[in-house]
Amino acid sequence: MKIVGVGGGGGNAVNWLIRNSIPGEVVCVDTDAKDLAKRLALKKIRMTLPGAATDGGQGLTLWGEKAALGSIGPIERIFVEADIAVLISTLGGGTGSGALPVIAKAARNMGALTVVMATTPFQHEGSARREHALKAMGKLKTLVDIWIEISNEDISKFYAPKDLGDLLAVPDRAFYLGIWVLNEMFSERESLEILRGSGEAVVGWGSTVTAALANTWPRKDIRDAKTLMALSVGEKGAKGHRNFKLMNQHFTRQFPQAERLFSKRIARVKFEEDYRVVLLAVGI
Ligand SMILES: Nc1nc2c(ncn2[C@@H]2O[C@H](COP(=O)(O)OP(=O)(O)OP(=O)(O)O)[C@@H](O)[C@H]2O)c(=O)[nH]1
Ligand SMILES: [Mg+2]
Repeated sequence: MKIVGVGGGGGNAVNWLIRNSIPGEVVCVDTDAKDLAKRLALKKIRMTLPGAATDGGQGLTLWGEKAALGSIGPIERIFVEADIAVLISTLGGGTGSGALPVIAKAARNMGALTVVMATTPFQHEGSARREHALKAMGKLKTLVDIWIEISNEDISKFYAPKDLGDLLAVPDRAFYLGIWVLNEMFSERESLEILRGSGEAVVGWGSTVTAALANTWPRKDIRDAKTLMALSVGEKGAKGHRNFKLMNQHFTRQFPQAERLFSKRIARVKFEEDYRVVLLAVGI
């Protein structure tokens, strides 16, 4: 699995994943050398902008797109022999919104199951950023196998964060847990094929199945989800086994239309928190 952080916010999200021991190999891609210097990833690709006087895409998506096309060789090489490509970006700026569709196309062309995890901007950031983000998202939906789109605006609507850090932690956790589920469920490349072209996905987590279903990001109706992947986290022994069985019963009952339910019991996810159930619903 290759995890690629694109642009400033994408790089920040990826730093958080690395600090919490994400499985998979992480690469950071940006036009901004100063931001890239802050990245914890071992591999970094600086996309250069011919003719640009300053660092970064400066909010211009065309620059982001051109910069990615100018570095397409190194970008494609990221995905050599990758079974899953998880591309992470906070859309709205020039680099992420411009480069992500180019990088997604490269990942698809190299044969990886391509998953995009992205945020869209707050309303108060203005309509230009919003439009960049939505335009990029529109392109991405035609290019990738699976996408998770979390609106920063919705986080403030549905959840009462303590502060900005707490708010931004929501996508970090959602992306982390989504990656964790994919990593736990799929150990062979062939089994991944069923997820091709699945479409939109959400991640949910909580101390019970009900809590996880009420805490999905994005907040979307998932009754029609084609594929459900669920982890039962925690206790070893009989209690853990009973929880696992209950979780499966719950999902089977609540999602009778789902084509597939994959579930697994795991001891723990690396960072400590109060949750027992992690859910990835795909093809909603
Ligand atoms: N969740 C989260 N969102 C962020 C973060 N930083 C920025 N954003 C959001 O992402 C949008 C794009 O910002 P950046 O990621 O810095 O932009 P960029 O892709 O580097 O593009 P340019 O700097 O314009 O080349 C912003 O408008 C914010 O909505 C972050 O650390 N976490
Ligand atoms: Mg930037």
